[in-house]
Amino acid sequence: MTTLGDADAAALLAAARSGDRSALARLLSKVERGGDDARSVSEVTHAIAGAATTIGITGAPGAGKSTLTSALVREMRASEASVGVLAIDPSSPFTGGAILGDRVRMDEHALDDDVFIRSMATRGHLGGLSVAVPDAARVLDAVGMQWVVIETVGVGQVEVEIAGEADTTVVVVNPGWGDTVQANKAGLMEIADIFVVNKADRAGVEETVADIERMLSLRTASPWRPPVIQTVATEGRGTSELWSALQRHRDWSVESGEFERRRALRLDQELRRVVNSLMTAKIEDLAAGDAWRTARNDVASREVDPWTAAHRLLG
Ligand SMILES: Nc1nc2c(ncn2[C@@H]2O[C@H](COP(=O)(O)OP(=O)(O)O)[C@@H](O)[C@H]2O)c(=O)[nH]1
Ligand SMILES: [Mg+2]
Repeated sequence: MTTLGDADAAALLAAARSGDRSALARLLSKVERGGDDARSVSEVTHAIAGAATTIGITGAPGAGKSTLTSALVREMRASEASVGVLAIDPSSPFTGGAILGDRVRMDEHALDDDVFIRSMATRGHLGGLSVAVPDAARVLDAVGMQWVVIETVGVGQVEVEIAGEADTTVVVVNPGWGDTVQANKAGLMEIADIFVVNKADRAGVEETVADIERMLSLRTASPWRPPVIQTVATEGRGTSELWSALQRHRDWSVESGEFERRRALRLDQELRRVVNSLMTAKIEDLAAGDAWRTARNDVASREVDPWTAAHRLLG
């Protein structure tokens, strides 16, 4: 693996900021590779990022998140907002065609400099997903996207954490009791700033909305009451309400200080994750060395206890 270094990240960023989409794609590839490549990107993007609003869209596989994201992008573009999308759902990766649905054609989208969509398949290496996503979002922010949408599956702790780190979190459920119960179990009810009941063309919408409202009324009083929005993503129904709610939440959180509070927390958590991944790499290095072998033998022969050996190794 070659490392292109800092100068290249800076050159790529400059090109991406002036509209070079392949430079943007290459920056995101560097982020996905992790290690020194990701670092070189972070070094040039962090200082100039921060203007974009990040939206996390989460929910069970098949809830309609990609379809909804696609419809939302259309709303955003109609009001001339620029948007970058990161799809972290490996079960339904965005392809050029899928994101835009039937109404906007693929070639139209390819010419739109103010939309950029990227699937990320970063599963598989330790901490990969959680470390790469904030870096990738920062790239889209640094190239001037006003909104960054992160689609993630709402199963598993990592995904819930990532969604909880967005400036605004949208939880997508479908009509039917089961879905709300599942979402509740997965811890999604607590992290929602906005609820979407998608597939509102199906039976049981009113009951599902009522279920959510009931759960919300049991919450301890919060100054922001999450709206519950019904959508039919496949037809673009309800998506302008979602777009308005997103802007309302952003305005409210900036005004109330919640925006800054979450961001500070998010950067603290990101710092912890990066330190954690560097420490893990360091342990692997250490475990390959002579000192480790000696320590392991000393522990095996019971001459040294594991705590003393560990302290000596970290010396
Ligand atoms: N009936 C109906 N189907 C929908 C709606 N939104 C999405 N779908 C369908 O649900 C399926 C899963 O959608 P997708 O966006 O891939 O879900 P994701 O896994 O949450 O990203 C696809 O077949 C969509 O066409 C909707 O509002 N109504
Ligand atoms: Mg999807």
